[in-house]
Amino acid sequence: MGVVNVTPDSFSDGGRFLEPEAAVAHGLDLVAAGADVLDVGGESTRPGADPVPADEELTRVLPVVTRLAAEAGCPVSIDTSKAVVAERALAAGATIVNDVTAGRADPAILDVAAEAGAGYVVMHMRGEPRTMQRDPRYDDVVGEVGAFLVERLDAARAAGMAAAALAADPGIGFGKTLAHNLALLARLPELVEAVGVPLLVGTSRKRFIGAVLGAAGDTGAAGDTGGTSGALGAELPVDAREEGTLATVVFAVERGARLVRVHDARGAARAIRLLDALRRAGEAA
Ligand code: PMM
Repeated sequence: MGVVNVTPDSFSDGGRFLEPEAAVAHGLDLVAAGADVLDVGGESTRPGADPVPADEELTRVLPVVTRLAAEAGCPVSIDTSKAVVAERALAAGATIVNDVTAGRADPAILDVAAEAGAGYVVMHMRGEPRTMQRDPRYDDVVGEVGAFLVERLDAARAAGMAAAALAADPGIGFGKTLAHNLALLARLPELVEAVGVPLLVGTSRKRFIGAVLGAAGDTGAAGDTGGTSGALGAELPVDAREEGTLATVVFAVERGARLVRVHDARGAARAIRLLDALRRAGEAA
C-alpha cells in the first residue's frame, strides 16, 4: 500500500503533494514502483496534528481519488475518519476506507462502508492525534490492541460488512512508546491469530525507527557510517529512516502482515520480492 498524503503537515511528506497534479503523479509513480493499493489521505494524523474540517479534506482528496481511481489500475483507499469524506471518496472511485479511529470518531462511517460494499481497515489508536503521545500506558499492549481490534471488527460486521471486506492494523506510533511499538511488531503472530482478518502494518519512516537507530549512534549525516560517531540518543531524521523501514517491512511480512503501508513502494516491493524467493526456496527444500 503506497501512501499519497495530500496534506501540508504530514510528518514525512507534508506539503510535497498538496497540489492534485503532484499527488496524482506521485500515486502513479508508486504503482509503477510496485504498490498494489494506493492510500489517499487529506488529514494528517501525526502526533499533535489539528483536525481538518470536512470541506477542506474533501477539497484535498476528491480530485486525487477521482483521477487515481481512473488511472492507477489498482484499488484506491481513502484514509479518513469522517463518514462524509468516505462516502464522497467511494462515489469518486475509492473502494477501501482506511479509518485510523476504527469507526469511533464518526460511527456513521461504518454504515457508509457497509452500504458501498467497500473494504474497511480498523486501526488501533490510543486517544486522538493531538494528545496520543502523552505518556501512553498499557498493562499488556498486545492483548489490549488485539481485544480492541476484535471489538471494532465486530462493530464493522454488525454494520453489515462482509468478513472478507475487513482488515486490521495495530496502529504503530498511535499512542505507543518505543517499547510498545517493538512489542507489537515482535508479537505480530499473536495479533494475526486474534483478529482473523488480514493484518495491515504501517511502520514507514516512523519515529520509533529513528529512535532505535539514533540510540545506536547513527545520525544520518553524510559520512556517518552509523554505530560509532553519532550523538548517542539523538533521533535519526525522517529522511534517513528508509533502510530501517525496510527491515520492519520484511520482519512484519515474515511474521504474518498481509499489507504494509509505505512511502517508498520501490524499496518495499523489492524487499518483499526477495522474501518471497527465499520462502519459496525454503518450501522447495
Ligand atoms: N499511519 C499514518 C496514517 N494512516 N493508516 C493505517 N491504517 N496505519 C498506519 O500506520 C497509518 C495510517 C501516519 O503516517 P503518514 O503521516 O506518513 O501517512
